Amino acid sequence: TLSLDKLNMCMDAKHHKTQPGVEGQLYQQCSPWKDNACCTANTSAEAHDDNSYLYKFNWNHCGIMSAKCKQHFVQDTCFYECSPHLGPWIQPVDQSWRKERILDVPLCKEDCHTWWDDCKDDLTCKTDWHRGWDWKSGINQCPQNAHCKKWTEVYPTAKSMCEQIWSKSYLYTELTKESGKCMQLWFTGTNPNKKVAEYYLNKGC
Ligand code: FOL
Repeated sequence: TLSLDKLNMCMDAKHHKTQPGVEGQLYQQCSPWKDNACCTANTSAEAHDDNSYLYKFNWNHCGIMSAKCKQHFVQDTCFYECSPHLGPWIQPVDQSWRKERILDVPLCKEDCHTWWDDCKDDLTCKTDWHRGWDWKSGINQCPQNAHCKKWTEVYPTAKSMCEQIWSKSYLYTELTKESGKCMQLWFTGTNPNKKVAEYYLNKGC
């Protein structure tokens, strides 16, 4: 049956379930989504692994990524794979590995800034991590001519990182978690993002 429930849906992408639902247990950082999730338990565990089968994505493409930085990428993976409340920002896309993507999800300022702050001492060679890697080894490596640089040279601001790293999946906002008008990567207990999605759905019609 047709899913018109934008408040509770999963995007048509590589590992997402067709419909959100209860998962008995989700792994570590993905556990906040266990009552209603678009990820399976297996996907949630893989989200925590280097070079996981999810995308064969290599966080350590410019040396070992620091643990404090990596935790934010794990959290982003949980958010991307597990969130059932991204309906307002799901868009069709013509890509080999997914039919739908998220675009301009308004991210809470705190989550963007803590992510950037914790990655400040790391290195990367690319601004857009979705495209242009060298995949010949099976995992992504920096392509010829893309040299490893300081994080802050590649992303001078938290905004530039949050918006560019996954090609506009996120929109940087100055909104705080308490506003109820931005999406949270990090939360405990009840998923606060349902009300945020509701707010944007009602705003748009
Ligand atoms: N997190 C968020 N918030 N949004 C996302 O869209 C997202 N996407 C991924 C992980 N976390 C996310 C998936 N990441 C390739 C690279 C990264 C990736 C998935 C796939 C990849 O294969 N890139 C190829 C081009 C593939 C194509 O577009 O056909 C490359 O050229 O490097």
